[in-house]
Order: sequence, then structure tokens, then C-alpha cells
Amino acid sequence: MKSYLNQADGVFPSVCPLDCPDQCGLLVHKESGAIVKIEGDPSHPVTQGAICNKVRNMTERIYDPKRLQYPLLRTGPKGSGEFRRIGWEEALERIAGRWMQLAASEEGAEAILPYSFYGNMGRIGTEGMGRRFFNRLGASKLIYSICEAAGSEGYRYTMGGSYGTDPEETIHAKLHILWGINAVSTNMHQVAIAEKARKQGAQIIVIDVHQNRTARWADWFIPVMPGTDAALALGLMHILFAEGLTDEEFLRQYTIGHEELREHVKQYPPDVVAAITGVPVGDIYKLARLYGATKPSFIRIGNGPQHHDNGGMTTRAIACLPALTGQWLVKGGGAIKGNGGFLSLNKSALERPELSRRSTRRINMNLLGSALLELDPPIRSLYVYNSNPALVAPEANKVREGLGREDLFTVVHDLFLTETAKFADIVLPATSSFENTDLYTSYWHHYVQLQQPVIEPCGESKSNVEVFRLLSQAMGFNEALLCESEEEMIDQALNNPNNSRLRGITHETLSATRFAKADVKPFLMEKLHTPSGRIELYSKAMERSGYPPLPTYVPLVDDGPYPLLFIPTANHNFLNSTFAQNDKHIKMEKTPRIYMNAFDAAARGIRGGEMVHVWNARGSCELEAAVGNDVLPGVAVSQGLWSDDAGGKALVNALTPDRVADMGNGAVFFSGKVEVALR
Ligand SMILES: Nc1nc2c(c(=O)[nH]1)N[C@H]1C(S)=C(S)[C@@H](COP(=O)(O)OP(=O)(O)OC[C@H]3O[C@@H](n4cnc5c(=O)[nH]c(N)nc54)[C@H](O)[C@@H]3O)O[C@H]1N2
Ligand SMILES: Nc1nc2c(c(=O)[nH]1)N[C@H]1C(S)=C(S)[C@@H](COP(=O)(O)OP(=O)(O)OC[C@H]3O[C@@H](n4cnc5c(=O)[nH]c(N)nc54)[C@H](O)[C@@H]3O)O[C@H]1N2
Ligand code: SF4
Ligand SMILES: [Mo]
Repeated sequence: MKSYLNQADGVFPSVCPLDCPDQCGLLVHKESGAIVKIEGDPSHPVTQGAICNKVRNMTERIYDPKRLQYPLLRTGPKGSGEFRRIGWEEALERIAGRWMQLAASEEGAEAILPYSFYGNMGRIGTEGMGRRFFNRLGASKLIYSICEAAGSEGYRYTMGGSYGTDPEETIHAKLHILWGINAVSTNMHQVAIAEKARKQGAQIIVIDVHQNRTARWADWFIPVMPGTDAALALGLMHILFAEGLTDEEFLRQYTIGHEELREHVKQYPPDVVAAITGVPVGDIYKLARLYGATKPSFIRIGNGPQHHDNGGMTTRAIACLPALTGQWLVKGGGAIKGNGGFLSLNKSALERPELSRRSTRRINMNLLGSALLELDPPIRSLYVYNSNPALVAPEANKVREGLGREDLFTVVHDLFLTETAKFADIVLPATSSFENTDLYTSYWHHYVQLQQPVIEPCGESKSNVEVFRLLSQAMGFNEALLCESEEEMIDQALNNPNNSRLRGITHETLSATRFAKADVKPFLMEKLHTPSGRIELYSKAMERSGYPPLPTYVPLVDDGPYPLLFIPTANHNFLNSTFAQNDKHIKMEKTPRIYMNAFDAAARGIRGGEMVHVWNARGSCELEAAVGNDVLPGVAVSQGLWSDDAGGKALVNALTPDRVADMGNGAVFFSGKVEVALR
């Protein structure tokens, strides 16, 4: 195994492991065997040496004195965070002992639920050995739906999968529309590319519910009412058809359903759309005419539209726009929702479904609270890795009540004693990505990257892959597939007969080149993966699944008698819950705020700067009021998933609904309502 461990000093190539579209190339500086500095790798073709502030300060997270060094056993009540040190052998014996008992019981291993997400994007550590192990065990299966699931399904109905514009080509776009994405904080290299394009005359438009960093950077910020974007997209289509701004040749050749769509959008004239979205009629015309007249134009679709009750349909509606004006054939035109499809790995080689002996129930991760409290037969054991559900999952109070069940045997594998880990019976220490070998694939750019270990594991910490290999042994599972090395698994994963774009990329070639670009053909040179092979403006597949076959505006679900739509988004200095426990990042972010319109604030006697109480039937939290014109009346926005460690009262997910979006079992973090008052 090639690694950089035997070199105590030097600069070593690495990958940012975080759940961020940019997936930057990094250079890790080492002195006397320890990381002293992390910077961007200037040779990375897309990220070009620029990285965010979060990761420039990552060294402190790696060597944080709060990092877990050895396994822990609970000694106090659940949630109290009282533990004592135990050895790995004892930890593994206890886990395997309890799981063997459950597997032998009448309920069987389905009583065990693995819960994970992408706290580290390494594909072997997230989707490799863990999935294999739980398949062999016969545990319940998790539906991985907390992030982009609704939008991905909506986009797939239109475009056939997670395939969009090559971001490197968006430099050529003359119009950049950032639609529900706070890209200055969450996709900084898309912003860097747009900024370069702007120097060559391109315009930048942001459509969002909050005048955040990205909106302030734009040439034109268009505020919309939350959850109404589908109506805006349909209003734009109305004008494009009505004013002859569509590309008829493109529609005939590459789409199906354009005649039906032309008729259908007649019911979305600008005055109707203005009343729904809050966007003035004049602005709807201006936007449609600009979009219709500019080639190439590019739309970057974020989580904003999709974290709603109607997120699937809204994303589908936006995804129809580039086809109307033929943007997909112009270099740099089109859209990106997610580009993961181009880099799709061999899923069955990663997960080895053949290891499972029977089919098991599937549990939606967005419903963790109700799953722990209500499922019958019950979940009796939970194994959490790469995720911090006590902070990040909706209906946090329900989740915590579930995690607090005395009879639930919970194991948490993490680098830190997170809010979730505090509820564990056994805590296992995890290595950081710089201590592991893993394969990384971006969901935005087209590059595959390799991480090789740069430093020794911290204390007794172990990687996800290693822990599952050890758990397999402890359980007496002796299949060869449960003992494979990272290198073997990387080569199997890259060898995907259904994805020729990765041909020729192996662990060995990546060791030499650090990164490799997938061989992606110009858009529409390959047949789309929709049933018709074309862009489906009308979708029979949707019709069969009970959805309107044409893009449609569906209002949000009634969330009860609270006046303000509450949009708890990501922030600049944390990454979901990562860095939320880190003092330096907390200081940079200052304080958890709620942005309110001056009109709503005045009605409640709030001037700004005060701590306010925010509540609904699900729970409450306390945030500092920020009053002004950054949001429309009726809207309240917060930023960041603040750790209990940072004061303890800013748990925004106590307020978010665990309803499921229209598609993909998706999360609806942004469709809740609240009331706000001075404390
Ligand atoms: N700094 C930082 N970077 C991150 C993350 C982080 O936490 N911090 N998280 C990472 C992850 S996992 C992901 S998935 C991505 C997410 O990155 P983004 O896609 O940027 O997602 P969010 O920040 O959740 O919200 C997107 C934007 O949508 C807006 N919005 C909310 N509702 C609506 C609506 O109905 N319509 C419109 N038009 N806009 C709306 C919000 O105001 C916000 O500006 O970022 C990744 N990168
Ligand atoms: N209110 C609200 N809630 C949200 C969102 C929102 O916008 N608003 N965004 C949602 C989105 S888009 C997402 S993707 C989720 C993400 O939420 P999570 O999946 O929880 O993601 P993170 O908080 O980034 O990371 C989770 C944990 O993984 C741990 N970890 C890192 N590397 C490793 C490793 O190698 N091994 C192990 N075992 N652990 C590791 C980290 O220390 C961290 O504690 O949050 C969702 N929650
Ligand atoms: S968090 Fe995103 S922007 Fe920051 S270094 Fe990682 S990939 Fe790059
Ligand atoms: Mo996400």
C-alpha cells in the first residue's frame, strides 16, 4: 500500500472529504509527522488552489483536544455524556454479543438499524464495507433521503438522472442563474467561475428567499416566497412560449411533450404567478425575456427549492427551462442540479447485495424519531456513523426522545462526542480522512480523486472500513468480501460496466495522477436515461406514479396556525454539523440569528439584536433577531446547525417537520411554520 506515512516532513496531495460539491484538491503540509497546514492544490483543474475558510482551519479539528481517542462505555443516563474508557476488544465483544442475541431472537437482525450519511464523502468508507456488513447481518435498511433526494427524483423524470452541464464549461455562460443555492458559502468554485464570466460581460441572477451572501454578490436578486419556485418557472415558460422565445427545432428533436406543455402553461400568466410568488409582474417579464434572449445561459439549482413539500415537482419544473430555449447544445448552457451520474460507481461491487440472505424493511432516515418511537416490531439497536442525527435530522425533539430510550442499544462511531454520541451505549473513535485510504467522486465537477493516508491514526481511532472488518470478525462472518482491502474495493467500484466514462481509471493510475476526469461526451451526444431517451417535458412515468405528468405548481402543505415560514439553512463556517463543535468556527460565525422582515418584527415589538423565542407545536429554540429587508414579510430564515455546546438553545431542527416531500422520500426542512416573540 502506498502511503505518505513514512515521510515525516513534506507536502502531500489530498482531497477535501466534506459533503460539499466542490470536492477541492488539497495539499497537506507535514512537519515531524504532524499536519501543520492545509491549503488548496493549485494543480487541481477546477478548484485551482482556492479553498474555503472552514478547511483552511481544518488542522485544528484534526488535532482538537476534544477528539475521541479510544472507545467509551456509557456510565450515566442516556444523553448525559458520562462514559468510561474501554478497550476495542471489549467494545467489539459487547456490540457483537448484543447483535448476535438480536439476530437469534424472533425479530431477528432487522431489529438493528444502521444510520449514516456523508460526514466523510469517501465512497469506500460510506458505501463500501458498512453496506456489505449490514447486508450480511440482515439489518433494516436505511433510505438515504436527508439531502437531495426529492430534487434528484424530480430532475430524473425530466433529464434521466444526475447529469447536467460540466461546471468547467459554465465559464462561457453569459447568464448565470443561482436558484435556491447559497453558493458563496456552499459551492464557492461555481461562484469563482461565474465571477470570471462576469468580467467577460456575463450577468448573475440569484433567486432566493433570503438576501444572503450570494444574493448580495449577484447583479440582480429576485426574492421569492418559499416553496413557490415551480410557479415562477411555469410563468417564465408561459412568456417564452407566448413571445416566441423558444427553440422549436430543439424542442422537436430532443424533447417530448412540448405541445402539451405549451397549452398547459397558458394557465400561469404573469399576474397569477406574481400573486403566488411575490415576484412583481414586470420582473417576471424581464427575467423571461433575458433568459429567452441569452445564450448560453446556465442555471445552478440548489437545495432551496427541493427541501420543501413540493421539492421534487419544483426541481422538475426548473429543470425543464433549459430545454425550452435549447441551452443544452450550447457550451456552458444548461443546468446543474447534481452531476453524480457521470461518476457513478459499480454499486453492487461496493455494497454486495448478494451477502444478504433475505429482504429487509427500509426505513426513511428523515423519520428517525418516529421510527425509534413507533415502529413495530421496534428498532432495538442503532449504529450511527458519518452522521449526527440528534442535530441534523428533522423533528429533533422526537429524535432525541427516541435516542433516549433506555432499551435501545446505540453505538456511535465518530471523531467527536457529538450530540448523538452522547446518547450512545458505546462510542467508537473514528479516524479523520487524512488517516485513511479512500476514493472520492464529486457531485458537481467530473473528477475522481484518491486519498492516501498522510498521518497515523489519532490515538486508538479506526476508519469505518476497519471497524466493519473487525465487527465482521467479531460476529464470526468469514466471507472474503468482508475482509477486502480499500485498494481492492476501489478497483471494483471503479470497474462499472454501466459507466464507460470511468474506463481506465484504477487505484494505480490515481496513485500516480491524484485525480482523473471522467470521459464525459458533449451533452445529448449520449442518449438520455429517460424512458423515451429525450428530455421529458411530459412524463408518462410520472403519470404512472400518480403525479401530474406536466410540471405543475403544488402549494406547500398546511403546517398549522403559525404565521411565519421558517427556513433554517446552512451557514458559512460550519458544514452541516461538522465544525459546529469547534471553537474557532463558532467564533467566526458569531451567533445564531433569525432574519425577519422589519414589518413582522415591528408587529412583535422586536427591533433587532434581542434574543427571541421561536416556536411551533413541535418545539422551540432561541435565536438573535436580525431585522431588515433581507427576507420578505411572512418569512424567517436562520443559518447553521448549531451545536448544543454553543449555548444549547439554538436547535433549529426542533422546529422542522418530519413530513416527507412529494418525491424521493425527501426532507422538508424548509416547509415548517413558526411564531416569534420577545423572550
Ligand atoms: N458552508 C457550508 N457549505 C456547505 C454546507 C454547509 O452546511 N455549510 N452543506 C453542504 C451540503 S450537505 C449541501 S446539500 C449543500 C447545500 O447547499 P445549498 O444548496 O446552498 O443549500 P442551503 O444552504 O440549504 O439553502 C439553499 C438556499 O435556498 C434558499 N431557499 C430556501 N427555500 C427556498 C425556496 O423555496 N426557494 C428558493 N428559491 N430559495 C430557497 C435559502 O435561503 C438558501 O440560500 O452545501 C454543502 N456545502
Ligand atoms: N435544519 C436543517 N437541517 C439540515 C440541513 C439544513 O439545511 N437545514 N441540511 C441537511 C443536509 S443537506 C444534510 S446532507 C445533512 C447532513 O448531516 P450529517 O450527515 O450529520 O453531516 P455532517 O454534520 O457533515 O457530519 C456528520 C458526522 O460525521 C462525522 N464524521 C466525519 N468523518 C467521519 C468518518 O470518517 N467516520 C465516521 N464514523 N464519522 C465521521 C463528523 O464528525 C460528524 O459528526 O443535514 C441535513 N440537516
Ligand atoms: S468544504 Fe468545499 S469549498 Fe471547502 S475545501 Fe472542502 S470542498 Fe473545498
Ligand atoms: Mo446535503
